[in-house]
Amino acid sequence: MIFLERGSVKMEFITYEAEGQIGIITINRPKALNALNSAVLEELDSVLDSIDLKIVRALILTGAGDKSFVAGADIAEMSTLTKAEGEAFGKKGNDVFRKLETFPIPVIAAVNGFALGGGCEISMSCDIRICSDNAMFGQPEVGLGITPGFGGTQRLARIVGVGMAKQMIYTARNIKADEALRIGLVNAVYSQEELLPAAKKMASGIAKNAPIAVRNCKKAINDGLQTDMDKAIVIEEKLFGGCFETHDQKEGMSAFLEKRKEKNFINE
Ligand code: DAK
Repeated sequence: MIFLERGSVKMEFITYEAEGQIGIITINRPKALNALNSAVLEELDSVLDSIDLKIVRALILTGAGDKSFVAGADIAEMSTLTKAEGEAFGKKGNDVFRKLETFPIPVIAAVNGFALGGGCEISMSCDIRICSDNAMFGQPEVGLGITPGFGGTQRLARIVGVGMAKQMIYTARNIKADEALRIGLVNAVYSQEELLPAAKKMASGIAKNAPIAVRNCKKAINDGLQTDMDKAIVIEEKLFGGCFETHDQKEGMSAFLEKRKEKNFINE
C-alpha cells in the first residue's frame, strides 16, 4: 500500500482519494473489466480499514474506465476452485461486502458500466446506487452453473422486491440503466461525464449534515431491517437518544432557533 498526500492511497488494484470529507474508492483492474479476484477483495478490505473516519463523512465506490464498474467475481480464478476453496472465496467476498454495508458512513456506488454478478452484488452492499446511462446490471450466475455467492439472493430481493429479484436471478437476464431505475435498483441515471460529479455532489450533501446523526440513521435503517417492527422501533429510539448531548445536536438545534444558516458540525 502506498500512502499519498492527504490520506490518499494507491494499491495494485484499488486507489483511494480523499477529497476533504469525501473518500473515493476506485476498483482499478481494467484488463478484466474490474472483476473481483482475491487480491482485489483483500485490497478493498485494507483500504476500508485505512479510512480516517474522523475526517471522511461519505464514501463513493466506482470502477476505473468508462466501460465497467465491476464485471463480477473473477471467473478465471473461480473456475478451478474446490468446494472448500469456493466457500473460502465466498467468505472473503461476503466479509468485505458486509464491511462495506455496515461501514459507519454512507457509501454511494457510482456504477459506471457493467455491474454483473459480484459487481451488482457489491453495488447492493452500498447504501445508494446511481449509474451512468451505459450501465448494465445482472446476476448471470445460474448461466455459469452457480448461485449468486456474494449476497445477491438476499440483497436484490430486499431492494427490488422478491418477484423482480427472482426473475432477474432465474433468467440471468441483464438489465440496462433505465430498467434498473424503473425497478428501484438505482436512484438516478446520469451521462458518463456527469456520474462522478453527481456522486460527489450527493456525498457533499451528506457530509454537510451532522455526522453522528447520519451514521445513526444508517445503523437504524440497516439494523431495523433485520428485525420486526417492535424491535426496530426500539433500535431507532436508542440511536435517536444517542444523538442528544452531542455538540452537533446542540449546534443543529441552536442554528435553527437562532435562524442561522451556517452550522459547524464537528462529529462530536
Ligand atoms: N472474470 C474474469 N475476467 C473477466 C470477467 C470476469 N467476471 N469479465 C470480463 N473479464 C475479462 C475477459 O475475460 C476479457 O479478458 P481477455 O480475454 O481480454 O484476457 C476482458 O475482461 C474483457 O472482456 P470481454 O472481451 O468479454 O469484453 P466484452 O465487452 O466483449 O464483454 C462482458 C463484456 C462484461 C459482457 C463480458 O466480459 C462478460 O460477460 N463477462 C462476465 C460477466 C459475468 O458473468 N459476471 C458474473 C461473474 S459470476 C461465490 C462467490 C461469488 C460469486 C458466486 C459464488 N461463492 C464462492 C459462493 C459471484 C459470481 C460472479 O460474479
